[in-house]
Amino acid sequence: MAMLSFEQKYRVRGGTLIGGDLFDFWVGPFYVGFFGVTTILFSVLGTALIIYGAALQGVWNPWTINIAPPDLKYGLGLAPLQEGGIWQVVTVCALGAFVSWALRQAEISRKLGMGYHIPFAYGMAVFAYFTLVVIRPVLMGAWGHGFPYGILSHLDWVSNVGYQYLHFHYNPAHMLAVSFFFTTVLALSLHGSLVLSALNPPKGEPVKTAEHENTFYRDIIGYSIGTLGIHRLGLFLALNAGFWSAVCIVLSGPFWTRGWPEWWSWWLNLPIWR
Ligand code: UQ1
Repeated sequence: MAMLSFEQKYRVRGGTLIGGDLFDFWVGPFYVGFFGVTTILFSVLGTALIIYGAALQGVWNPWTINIAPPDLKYGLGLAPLQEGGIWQVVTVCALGAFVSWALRQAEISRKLGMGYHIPFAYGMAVFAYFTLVVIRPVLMGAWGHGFPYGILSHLDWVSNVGYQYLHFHYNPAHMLAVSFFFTTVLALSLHGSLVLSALNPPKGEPVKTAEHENTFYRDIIGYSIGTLGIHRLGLFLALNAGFWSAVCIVLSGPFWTRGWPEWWSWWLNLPIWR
């Protein structure tokens, strides 16, 4: 991959998170770094274990590969490899790789003197995964409450856990999470289409500027959030989508064991209806 002339200026050694200059270099376009190496090690080991697990079961159809967590009887202990142990090691590898990746993002941000918004945003997705496979299983007393690693099997898990609470859409935190996901999509579609429309005028006309973008929204709804503002709004919406997703599943089981429709009886029982 070609390196642009100005990129050289930003490829400065030093300022690593762990100190020293271990792996403090670039390979082609990529920064390596200590956490680049740990990301690769965890990813390769985790992927190899999934393939090993599939091989032991003789399952090679990518849709039906399933690395399941241990039976509930193993509680929070270690399980034999073929009875959920592989899932446990894969989970450690996944978290090792995800956290390494976040630290690599933080290290690059630090080298460039940027804020830490990127590792923070990515960290919200990692937090949601951590909630599913560690926080909730620990609160419920068994690794068996984690979700299985498989394309179809994880969908079955989501469906089964949803029905366990009768109608998951009545979970108020799930309502918030879904609303944030949809609003994130709305915001990105408004933003993406606005930028493309300003940058792609009819042939022969000059490219339009942020003034045009502001004017479009002032004309149509009397308000423009601005070019910096839309990115703040987008980050806020996306972070909230991930956060409330984690909240809605950690509530289900550890803090609410009945059907979610029933949770709303507080509303039906308000004294104002009497
Ligand atoms: C907006 O106001 C704006 O500022 C000019 C953008 O920046 C390019 C946008 O992308 C969008 C979508 C808007 C409109 C958004 C709101 C919340 C009024």
